Amino acid sequence: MIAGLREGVDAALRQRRTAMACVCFSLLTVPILLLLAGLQGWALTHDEVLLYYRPERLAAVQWGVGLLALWQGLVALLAWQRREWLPEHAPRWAAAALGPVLMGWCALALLYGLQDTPMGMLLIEILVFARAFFLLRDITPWLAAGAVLLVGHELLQGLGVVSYAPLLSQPMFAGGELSDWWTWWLRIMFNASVLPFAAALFYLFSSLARHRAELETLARTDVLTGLANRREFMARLAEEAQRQQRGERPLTVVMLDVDHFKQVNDTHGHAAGDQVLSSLGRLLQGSVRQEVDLAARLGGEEFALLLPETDTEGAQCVARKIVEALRGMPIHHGAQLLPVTISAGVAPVQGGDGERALRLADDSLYEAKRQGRDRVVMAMAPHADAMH
Ligand code: GH3
Ligand code: MG
Ligand code: MG
Repeated sequence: MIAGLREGVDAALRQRRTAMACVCFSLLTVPILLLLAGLQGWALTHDEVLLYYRPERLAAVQWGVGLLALWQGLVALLAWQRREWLPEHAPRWAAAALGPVLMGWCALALLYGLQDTPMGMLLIEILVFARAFFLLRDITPWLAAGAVLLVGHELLQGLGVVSYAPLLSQPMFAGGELSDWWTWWLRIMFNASVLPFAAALFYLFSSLARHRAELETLARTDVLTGLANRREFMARLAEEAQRQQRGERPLTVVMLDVDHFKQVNDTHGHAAGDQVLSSLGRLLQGSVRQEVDLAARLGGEEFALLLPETDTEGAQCVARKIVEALRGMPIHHGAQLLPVTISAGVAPVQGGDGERALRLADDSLYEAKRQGRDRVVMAMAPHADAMH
């Protein structure tokens, strides 16, 4: 249940689908409205509290808050029912969810007095929620309207046309001690804004961190095979090559290329080709030391291994195991069996020059192809040492 809710909120935050944004935004704002309605209802039914308000205005405001909560609830309910087929971006629904509550809360903040109540803080909180769930262009008109309302009110108040906190018979802080009512009112409204807001901010930040980690992983990963991509391989190669130079520890690279892969595609189709690549991805991942070595798809049907703390003999062993394993592992595609072989070239990194090692491994790979494929060739040997 909690995991499902988290996924829903994450999806609303990430995809900004209007339907889920309406639901989440209303679920956050309706409780605040109901709390305020509860406090106002209490005031309306208790004469000693009603003294602090202008009663006829409070009755009208109470209707307004009630209708606003009802409207938000209705928008959430209808958006939830339509979540599957509402377009991803539905500006009218966004306006329905955002407009009344943002305008309404601006008005409430002015009615209670912005300067000495938590109403302004709640307004900011509602704005932050709006920004988190909706697109900026959906919020902008309401931001502009809210700014006009607040600035206009300030001006009119400065000119003495309207009074400060016109809902109240006198401002909450009229000097001296706060009355019991306002002490409680402040305590309740303050906590109602601060606690959920703090929780939401923590949630937003950890959700952002989660998204960033996912994106970083995606940026380093090849989608088809799940191996590292070229970019990640080159970065790790540069890093490990420096370490090799500093510590003179052996570091070896292996380049691998599927034999006659074009034929697999031409004979069995591109999907079969993709299936071969992803099976090969699993084979490579399973053939190297986790956490230490790196298996990558450099592009097309070309793969590479980065093997720290491994000399050429060790790397040759790893490459040979892969070549042999693939030879004995025909890949299934539907009812078809696809016999696939691979060639590999091995080269040590020397003097911290990773790119040179990669070129040498590529030359050796070319040599393996020339010698008939399905084999491993080592660089740096006086005469390329072919192993079948
Ligand atoms: P060789 O033994 O000399 O390496 O022959 P080859 O056919 O494997 O080499 P070539 O470079 O001529 O062909 C590579 C083919 O790989 C061409 C292209 O159709 C295919 N290929 C590249 N990327 C992908 C991919 O992501 N999926 C699939 N299915 N095929 C791909
Ligand atoms: Mg090939
Ligand atoms: Mg190739």
